[in-house]
Amino acid sequence: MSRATEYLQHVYAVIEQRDPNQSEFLEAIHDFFQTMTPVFEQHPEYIDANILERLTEPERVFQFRVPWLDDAGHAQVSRGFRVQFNSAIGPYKGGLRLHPSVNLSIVKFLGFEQIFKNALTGLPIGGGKGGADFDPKGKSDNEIMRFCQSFMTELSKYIGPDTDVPAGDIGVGGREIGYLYGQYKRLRGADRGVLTGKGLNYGGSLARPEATGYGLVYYTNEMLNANQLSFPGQRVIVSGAGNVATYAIQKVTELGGKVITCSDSNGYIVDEDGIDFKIVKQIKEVERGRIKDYADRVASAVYHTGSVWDAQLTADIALPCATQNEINGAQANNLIAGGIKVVAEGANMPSSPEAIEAYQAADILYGPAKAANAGGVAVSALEMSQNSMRLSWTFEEVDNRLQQIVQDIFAQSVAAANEYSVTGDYLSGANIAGFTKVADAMIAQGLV
Ligand code: NDP
Ligand code: 2IT
Repeated sequence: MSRATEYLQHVYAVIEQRDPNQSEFLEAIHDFFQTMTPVFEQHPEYIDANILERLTEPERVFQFRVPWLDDAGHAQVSRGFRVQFNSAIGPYKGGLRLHPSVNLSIVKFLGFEQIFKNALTGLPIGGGKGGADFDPKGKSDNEIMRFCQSFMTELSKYIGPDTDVPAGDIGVGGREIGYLYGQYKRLRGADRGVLTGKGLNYGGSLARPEATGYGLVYYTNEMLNANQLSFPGQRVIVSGAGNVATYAIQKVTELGGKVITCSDSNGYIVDEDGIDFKIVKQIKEVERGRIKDYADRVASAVYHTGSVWDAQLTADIALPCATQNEINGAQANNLIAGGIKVVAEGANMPSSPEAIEAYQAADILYGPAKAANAGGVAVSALEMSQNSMRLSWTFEEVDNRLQQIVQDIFAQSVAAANEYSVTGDYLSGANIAGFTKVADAMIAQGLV
């Protein structure tokens, strides 16, 4: 066994022994380590620095009680988290997730991925993530507000525009960021740079709501073009119906592709005429309804319960935009049987390890989350820049910068894959390009 392989196995065993029950975190580490052998073979100095044990241990983890009153006047208690994973290249940056499944394993997997994603953007941001096991579904605006105020009462002690800058993720959009910012301001004073994804009338950036979905489609377009393909005429399966999915659907349609599905955790819509993103946006963002409602409004649409990944559809491109491990190995094989040639991840870690193996065995063009969905956090960093300058750029200016950043991420991934003789492997390319930036910054800063 080579020294590199031995080192990777040793560090994995250390992490597994420390946190045997953190399955999502271990999965993210496993996926990442699988691509690292060539780097450690060529650069034993990273082994000498024991860089992987350092990188996989968060700099700091907060877990806290979040008490809040429901509309019936009952005291409820949620569990809040913030993981400040790595500050080698800038303040901790990453979203907050509100979903009943949130636990330390999920927040750590997301924080770990965020480190390398943020490094790939080329902007000065470190990696962090947070959230709570609060379930926003079915809650009134007042309940959401009271929860956010209580959550921020504790979180405000740990964040700041130059230390840690949260944003949205599942269950956290413009409404929640507004309540969180309002409470931060009451406790610590106005400082717009402390959160991103803010409303346009109090320091938000144009194109931030669109950025993750648009960035995903720009990234997919880069993959297509590099392989003599393009969007016009392609049939696209999208999962999810939230922030990322909605704007991915809009941009695919604009570029000439046809999105035939969207979904939520109960079921999915198939619309052979092409999903209309405006109706999805109205249902999910304005009415806060269920995706089933889409079929009541659109004659060509059919609603099915269950997972869209179990539908036997014929399509060319899959864009998972819901959640982690939404595609298992059997479902990946379904996609391949249905003619899928490209998978690009809007969600974080939507493909299980078995699904990734299936893509690789079938030579699918595979765009991993940390590269494909980096557009969101990139525009968050542009929001921070605009807040510091006290200026706002136009939609077009932000969108142009986003396109440039995404093109650059793709180019870096391709270059890293070529350098380490894994040409065409965009997963390895993204991991290696992100890793070397962070590892080199850490080593330059001494034993951190
Ligand atoms: P939203 O809360 O806006 O939407 C989430 C969507 O995914 C909803 O349709 C939701 O359905 C569905 N979903 C969530 N959990 C599950 C589940 N367990 N099973 C099936 N469907 C599920 O979140 P976002 O669109 O912001 O986030 C989607 C993904 O994109 C996440 O993985 C997130 O980490 C990632 N991401 C988000 C970024 C952002 O800027 N917002 C940036 C980069 C990545 P339901 O309503 O039924 O729960
Ligand atoms: O996963 C992600 O990159 C996000 N949820 C966005 C983070 C951010 O700080 O904009």
